[in-house]
Amino acid sequence: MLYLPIDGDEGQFVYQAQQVLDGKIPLKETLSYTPLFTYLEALFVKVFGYNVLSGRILTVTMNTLAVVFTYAIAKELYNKKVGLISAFIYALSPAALIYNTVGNYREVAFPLEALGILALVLALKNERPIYFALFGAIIGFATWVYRASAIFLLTVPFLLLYVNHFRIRDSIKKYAFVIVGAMVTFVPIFLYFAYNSSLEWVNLIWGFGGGKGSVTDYLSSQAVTGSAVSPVSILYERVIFLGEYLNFISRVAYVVTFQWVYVIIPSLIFLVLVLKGKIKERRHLLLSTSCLLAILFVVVLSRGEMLPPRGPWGTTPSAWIYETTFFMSFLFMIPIALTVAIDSNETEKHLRFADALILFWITSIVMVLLSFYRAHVFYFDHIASPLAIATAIALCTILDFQGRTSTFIKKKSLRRLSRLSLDIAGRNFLRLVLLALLIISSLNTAFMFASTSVGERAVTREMAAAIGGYIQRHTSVDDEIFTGNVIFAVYANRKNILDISSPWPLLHPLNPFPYDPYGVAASAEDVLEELEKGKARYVTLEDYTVSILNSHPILDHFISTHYTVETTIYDVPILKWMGTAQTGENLLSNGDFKSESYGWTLTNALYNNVTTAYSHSGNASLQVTRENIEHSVFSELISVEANTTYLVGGWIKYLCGNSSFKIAGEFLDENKSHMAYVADWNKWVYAGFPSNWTYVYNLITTSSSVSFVSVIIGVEAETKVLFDDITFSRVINWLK
Ligand SMILES: [Ca+2]
Repeated sequence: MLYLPIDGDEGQFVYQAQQVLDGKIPLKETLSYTPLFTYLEALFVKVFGYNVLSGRILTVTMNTLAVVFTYAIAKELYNKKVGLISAFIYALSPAALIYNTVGNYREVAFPLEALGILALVLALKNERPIYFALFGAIIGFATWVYRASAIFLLTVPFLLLYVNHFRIRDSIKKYAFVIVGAMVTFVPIFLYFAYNSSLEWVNLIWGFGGGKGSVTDYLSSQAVTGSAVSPVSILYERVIFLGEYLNFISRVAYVVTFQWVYVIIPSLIFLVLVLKGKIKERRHLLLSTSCLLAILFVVVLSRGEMLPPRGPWGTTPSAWIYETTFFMSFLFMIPIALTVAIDSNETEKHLRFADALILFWITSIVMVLLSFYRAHVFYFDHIASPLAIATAIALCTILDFQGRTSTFIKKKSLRRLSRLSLDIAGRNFLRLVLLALLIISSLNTAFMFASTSVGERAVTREMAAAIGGYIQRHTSVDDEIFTGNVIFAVYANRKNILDISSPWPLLHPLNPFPYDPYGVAASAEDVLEELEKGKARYVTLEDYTVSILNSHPILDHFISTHYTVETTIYDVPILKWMGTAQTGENLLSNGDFKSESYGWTLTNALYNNVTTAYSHSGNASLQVTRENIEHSVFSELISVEANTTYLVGGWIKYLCGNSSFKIAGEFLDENKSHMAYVADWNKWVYAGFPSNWTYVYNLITTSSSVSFVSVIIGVEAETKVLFDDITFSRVINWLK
């Protein structure tokens, strides 16, 4: 917990907790769509400090409680033995270990859901109305921690109908208690936020109009459906979406099987055990065959051979020792599963209520998962508890069956394979295999975390502390920074620009919150305005910020012309605010093309020429057409000083086309040999392709061995651009 890397969203939640401590209200001035989680996190930040650990203490505490809840549920439903095994499997499972160490709202909502399920179990066992109400109350509360928890309020009527043998009146009565309980917690909280904020704003941020899983989900759905215009393109979008969806399903299957494979096999056996009572004797062959096929399917998926290569997505690659042990255990598990499936003495048509409840729990979570545009691996922790219980039941059933049939085997002589496997397995062997798998898998998880960059948990605590600490030492309390990952703002103890807690979704090309009554959903233009005031003293150029700048060329250009790289920490350039550059004399002899092409090398007259048809000043300008570096225009060599910042710029005008242009530089050493191209291709022009004369510039800082610079002018494919009044001059002062 202390040393594990930081998840991409983890900083956001700690940052929002501090905003609440500063007096901001969630669902109003804080873009938290998980308001009660934010309050809980604020409590932990208040007690344990403004850092990532406080959020983790919250989730680890909640997930430790989840172990107790899992035990209690399994014990109430089945017996103490199942309870203990379930709790054990849950506590050691890699998925639970990975995700409960992330300070994330989902890891707080899930233990609350488990507590709700416990109340439901007690309600159904004891027929006590107060427990039905308690179930509703807990879920109503959990819904404000994470809205997906509401699924249980929607699915529970089906469970009530089933366990009450479809007696409608009785089921409605019980559901009424659930709803009353839910209202007791849900309504006051809703009224509080609706009163403090506005209904529309609450609905947009928290409600299901704002995306099912998160803002990312919402953006993904917009990206899929937003751009289609013609029937053909709509069809095309749908096909892409279907492809994405299948990809998403396969990724879910992949991640699930990767980390849950030893739990899923016994869980499948559980399903078979539960369902076999409904299947007639002569269908045993079909049943056992499909069981085998399902197992093989899972094996193939878990190997990932059928699937295209994909990133770890927040999960860890498994070690060879884990896989080896796992596949060895198959040699025993498959025949045992078949044997259990074949031995069908049950004829009951109706599921036991305990089995039905586990199926209800698993199905509800699967329904939530399926409703998302993108699968978040975080949700596998939600399904950990019911899967662990299903596994424990299956194991106990297999062991009981084995004990029960030791004489049965002698009498009736089952298949040789079954007998052999049961003999080899021995009574405790299966338990030992499971224990070994759990321990290996847990150790594997821990070690892989320490050594592998895992999906979105790419920022280590050392990195956050080093970058945050550097910024803190070089700024004062009131200074702001601009970062795409606010964990650096947390560690620097500085506000992010405009107090933005979730920069990446907010500064996505599709603005998720066009309606913004409280001025908290800043746009790229708002950020630019703030940057122009010089409010952000530092910019961290880590992945999230780079992604934002790639989406917003105006921000990218502003930052590249007003900030310089002061230092690089853990490969992250730390940019310092410099202000607006003031320059000395123009070092180019013929920047305005007054003396035609003097001082320039026009590499191909067909594409580059000095024209008198247009000009920004004087009577001529440079016209550059087409593409390729060979066709670029080079200036004379300019003698420069090392480690010095120069400004290269000029006026441009697009005549046709919409490809990029450049006014860049080539670094050369003292022997006039090429070193590097700098300020190459100006991305920001994609925002405009101005047909009026427009001034553009870039800053170039020479390294220690640079002696000469050549200014390069060029355009990309099928584009014609005019250039005039080109300058290359030393920056002599910064105007802040
Ligand atoms: Ca001119």
